[in-house]
Amino acid sequence: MFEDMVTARYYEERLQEEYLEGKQPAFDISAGPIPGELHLAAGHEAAAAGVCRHLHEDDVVTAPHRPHHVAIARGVDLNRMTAEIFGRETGLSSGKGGHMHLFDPEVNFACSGIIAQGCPPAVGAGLAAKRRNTDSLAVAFLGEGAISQGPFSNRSTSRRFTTCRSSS
Ligand SMILES: Cc1ncc(C[n+]2csc(CCOP(=O)(O)OP(=O)(O)O)c2C)c(N)n1
Repeated sequence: MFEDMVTARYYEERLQEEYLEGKQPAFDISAGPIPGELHLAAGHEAAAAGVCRHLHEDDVVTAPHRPHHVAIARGVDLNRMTAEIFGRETGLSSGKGGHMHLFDPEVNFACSGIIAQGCPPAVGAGLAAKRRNTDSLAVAFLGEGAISQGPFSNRSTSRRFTTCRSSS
């Protein structure tokens, strides 16, 4: 778990260097090797490492717009994730999703920049496991901002949720 936490912290610190340097001299969001925004998660690593360590291969994990620490704890391939963040063709989604839209079916991981958007697929995965009579489970990592959103607070969704807060 500690290794995952340290990996996530160093990984993000390194990303931040590339990101900010590329957008100088005057901050330009479109400049540099990492297009668009970059949401980091320093301080949140333990929640991801602690939860993901207890999951099984078949379980499903969704993450919010700060996804890297969760992706690392879940075992997403670092090279393909990095290529995705840098918008390269060798990325998880051929560089078209960027850092907030990482999908890795190899480890049942997805994330979204839309707040609370991890809830419906996690509920769907949970329901599928139930219908298939397996003991798989799904975890949606969220920030508290998600709690006011329909996909979280919708009655049929929230009834099925035990939340795990990884974000600020
Ligand atoms: C549905 C939706 N509304 C608004 C936004 C814009 N937005 C991006 S991050 C953010 C704040 C999210 O807060 P929280 O979920 O607590 O996560 P934190 O950024 O604090 O870690 C908002 C409102 C969005 N991405 N999606």
